[in-house]
Amino acid sequence: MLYSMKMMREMEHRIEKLYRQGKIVGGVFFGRGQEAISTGSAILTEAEDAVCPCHRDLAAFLIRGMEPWVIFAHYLGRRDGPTRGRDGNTHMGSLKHRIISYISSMAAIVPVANGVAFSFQYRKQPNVVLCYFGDGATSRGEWHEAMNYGAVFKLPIVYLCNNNKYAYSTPTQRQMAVAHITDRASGYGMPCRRVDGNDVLAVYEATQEAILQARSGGGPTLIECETFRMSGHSAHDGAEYVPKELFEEWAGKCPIARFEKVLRERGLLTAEEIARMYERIAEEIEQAVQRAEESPFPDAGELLDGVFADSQAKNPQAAASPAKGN
Ligand SMILES: Cc1ncc(C[n+]2csc(CCOP(=O)(O)OP(=O)(O)O)c2C)c(N)n1
Repeated sequence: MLYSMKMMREMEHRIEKLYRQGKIVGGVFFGRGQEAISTGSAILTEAEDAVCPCHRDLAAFLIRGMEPWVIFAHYLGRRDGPTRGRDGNTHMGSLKHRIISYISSMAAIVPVANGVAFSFQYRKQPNVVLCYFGDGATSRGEWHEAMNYGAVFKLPIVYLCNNNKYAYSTPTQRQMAVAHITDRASGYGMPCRRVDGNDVLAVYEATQEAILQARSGGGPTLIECETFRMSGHSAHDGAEYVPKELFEEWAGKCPIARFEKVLRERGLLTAEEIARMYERIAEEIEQAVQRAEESPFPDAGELLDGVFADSQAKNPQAAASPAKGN
């Protein structure tokens, strides 16, 4: 889990650098300070489960097996990325890894995630879906419809909300009159848990229980992970609207530093072992960026392949070689 959180943190730093160098033309979003949420939950999935990560859940992609160089290729708009160069930010998925790409970052994926969970239920497969979203998403209509549907039909799904206190520039108290996301979801009749989202073990334990319940036919759980967005909404946003004291307060709750301490205190890893792991991560990232930059840009002529259903029919070559793993 430490490896996953640190890999996510450092990959996002590297993505930000590429963005500032003008090599990434789309928008880039970071889950800085929120690494424990996708790590502590996705790590519990079985091969046939599915995840629906959102724009601050990079660790879920990594844990499901998407390789760092493929992720860099995606951001750089290269042919070897999961959208083969069609999207320059986080809208990426891979059916091979059972990662469902999100549509809008604002709850549109939640009914889709329900659909995936329903297919497991309908086919009597013992699998679960982990569905991720932010606090702002819970103010959207489709989120409420999806919560109701999931609870009524006892879908095998775990809803993971990262309550990072802001939806773009809107603080939580300006978008809801209740104190917690759990107050919203409990109205639909499902168990709700509120956990310290910067404590990877707390996220792990809550998700473990929720997955057990979902797998055994007990229906969904909503887990509200209390955290803080340690960056702007995206790389272009300086977050001037966030009081500095909040950043200072939450910097002291960094999930990576906290888990390092736990591992050291329990005698599971020494400071030297952690340092070596971090060196390895830095090397892996540089190799991944290099490999991604060696991947070609797609030809303009193939840009519509796989985008519209009939584009394949009109282009026999595309029909013969369907989209790979997307
Ligand atoms: C329908 C729609 N409205 C607005 C946006 C622009 N937008 C993208 S993310 C976002 C805020 C999301 O807030 P939250 O759900 O709290 O997630 P966070 O970014 O804080 O993780 C907004 C307004 C969008 N993508 N789609």
